[in-house]
Amino acid sequence: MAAAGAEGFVLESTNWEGHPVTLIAANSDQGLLYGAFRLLALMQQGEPLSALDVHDAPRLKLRVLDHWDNPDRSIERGYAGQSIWDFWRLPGYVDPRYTDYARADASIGVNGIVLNNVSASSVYLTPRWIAKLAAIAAVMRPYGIRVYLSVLFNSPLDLGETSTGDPRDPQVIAWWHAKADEIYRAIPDFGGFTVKADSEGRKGPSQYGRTPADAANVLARALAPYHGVVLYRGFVYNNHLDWHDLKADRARAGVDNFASLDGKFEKNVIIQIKEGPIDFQAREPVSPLFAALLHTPQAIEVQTSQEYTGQQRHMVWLPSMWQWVLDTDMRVDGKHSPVKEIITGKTFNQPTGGFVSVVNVGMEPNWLHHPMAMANLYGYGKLAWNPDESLEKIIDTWTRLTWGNDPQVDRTIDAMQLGSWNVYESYTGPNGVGTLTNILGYHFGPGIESAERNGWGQWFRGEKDGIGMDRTVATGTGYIGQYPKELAEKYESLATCPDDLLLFFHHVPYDYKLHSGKALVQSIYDAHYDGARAAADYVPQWESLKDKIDPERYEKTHALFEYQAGHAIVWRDAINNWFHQISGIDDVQGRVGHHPNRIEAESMKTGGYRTVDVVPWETGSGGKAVECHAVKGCTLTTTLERPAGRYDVAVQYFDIWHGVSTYTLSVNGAPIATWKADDTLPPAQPDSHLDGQTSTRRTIHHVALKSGDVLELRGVPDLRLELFHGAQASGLTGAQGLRMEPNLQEYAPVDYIELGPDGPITPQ
Ligand code: GCW
Repeated sequence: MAAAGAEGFVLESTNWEGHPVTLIAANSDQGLLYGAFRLLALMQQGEPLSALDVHDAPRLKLRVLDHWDNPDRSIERGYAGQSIWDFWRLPGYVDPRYTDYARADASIGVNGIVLNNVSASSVYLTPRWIAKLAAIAAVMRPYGIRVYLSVLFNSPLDLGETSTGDPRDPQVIAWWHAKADEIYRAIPDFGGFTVKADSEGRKGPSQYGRTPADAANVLARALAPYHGVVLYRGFVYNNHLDWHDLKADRARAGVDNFASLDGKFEKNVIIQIKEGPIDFQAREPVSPLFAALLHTPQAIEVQTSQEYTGQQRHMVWLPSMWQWVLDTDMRVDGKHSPVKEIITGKTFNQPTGGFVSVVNVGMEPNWLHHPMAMANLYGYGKLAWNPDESLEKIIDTWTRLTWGNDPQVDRTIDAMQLGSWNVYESYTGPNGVGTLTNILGYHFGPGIESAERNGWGQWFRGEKDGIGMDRTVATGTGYIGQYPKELAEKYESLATCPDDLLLFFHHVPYDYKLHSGKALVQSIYDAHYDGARAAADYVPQWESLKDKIDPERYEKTHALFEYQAGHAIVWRDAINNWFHQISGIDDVQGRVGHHPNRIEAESMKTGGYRTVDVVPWETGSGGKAVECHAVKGCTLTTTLERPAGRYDVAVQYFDIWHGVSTYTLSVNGAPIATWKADDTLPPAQPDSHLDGQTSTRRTIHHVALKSGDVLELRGVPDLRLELFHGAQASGLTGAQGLRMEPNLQEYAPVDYIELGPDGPITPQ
């Protein structure tokens, strides 16, 4: 049993007094619990109990979920409703969902939960709130889960209990010691603190001329008597970089800020490092900081919450990406040193290490909104338990446990999930360019140049002459030099730099020939067409399972796949149009900029619609759309000149998240579809832009059409009236009335109609 350690277990089929029995053995309650969950999972997959012989133990000590939840129950980058932690009713009312959540997390091996946002409020450290935390901890404890807290670096000052936040000040030191004592009196197995400081405008030790080591160590010393840890985030960077400085580079920040502190941290400080040097993009190289801390325990941070990867409205199975990161061999001192062994502590002989995921589950019944997104949480747990577990096995087990053991169901879902990261990458930002989302908005749809010419440093430097960040040592920012020699040489040379990271490391012309043999820009066009096609194919693949899935989950997933198929086209066109314009290079297949089946709304005959610009231009077809400001609605009509046949009619419109416009599509006066633009996800934003985040497609399949038919789209806007009070709006003191609030309107906007998009047209 020694191999099982503190958390492992053994499952065995054996005999007791002549009767077959199943044995679960472990050195701890927690091990027994994990063994019981494994047994249940095996039974659910139909494994016979007669030949069990499972010996298993987790490879990582800390398997921790981060919640970016705020005290008001909002969640930063959460896409499945409000926070499950109802702090206002705690500790008196303890929601039974906490138990469900603890059980679900324990079943995948999670042993820690950071309850609140890394952008933390100091309120959690007040006595009233510590009692609330203790109530949650009491629910988690039987499941082997410790609670942790994110803390504001200068909490004592913020709470008005010290006159400074300087970590070396005796008052501050004493305050943290007393606070740790107080927390452990309420929560004896409290896990520790997570710290985000000197990052994205948050205060940090630098304002007192102190280092992250000073800040981390004061907390660590206070927690040490209780065996608590400090997870200090390596995500420290300046978000006011100078775009004009060609040497400025956000990617450098991790190593620049932390490498010189290696060895200066207390033993119970763990540096928590995001997988890539920028920020959870669809693909980034592995952070070089993993190879720069030889004397400090490390934890990797990944993001289950799909901030930059489709926000749980696109299916993207992220364990494929995480395992690619974990398997990356950093070649420290020319020796085998994959990330997965660095974070277990093996490579540099560290006593501990961790695997953290930002999870951001919400109040929605399935926790993460997209039924397929739960595979990310499951896969996280499995990789944190054993980074070498095969992806095929992980996804197949998840599929069986979630959707049943029908072989066709399992094959279909497994294949869709396994390919989904590459599909998403290919219709968003391939070749290491970054995700190309609107980084100044909510990181969802395309918004290409939002990343450029500002202080955030998510630049890709798309210029007339070429594209990509020159991060070479020879001519660029020198970032590549932060990697150990072998990796640095591989990335520095164009001859050996992999195509899928090219633009992260090099600035190259648009017609640069990739290792694949294609010109860069052509490869981008092709990837976007292939990726959007593959996303569209999820719909028929899913439909093939219709009779085998319960109607509720079938419909929900189907609607999401339809949505993804449409939004992948928004991405495809935005990125291809942008590359086409900046490079001036045509698509050899003639697709980009030519849409023979598309009828632009602004070119249709209209009753009441007005033409408006779409900003940024690449997110609207032809850069334009139409809006209706008439209460009764407006129409767009066109007389078709097409051969008779059955067409898929796609309406591309914009669904602003606070309004509910209504659309009706008719053929020769007979309505064939009516729907409401009632999207409210992700959390509605006070933003009424027609852009890549709101552009939405509705497809009406197999519509019989012939030449001379009149197609009409009628849009009825949602004109919100607001009650106003007072002089300001009316000029009359004490007046009341109704007015239109411009930011709340949804003007039934339309971009275009497409007949038979991308698919064959069936002749009649
Ligand atoms: O990716 C960025 C997110 C922020 C987040 C930050 C971080 C909590 O856009 O919302 O803040 O990372 O990881 O600290």
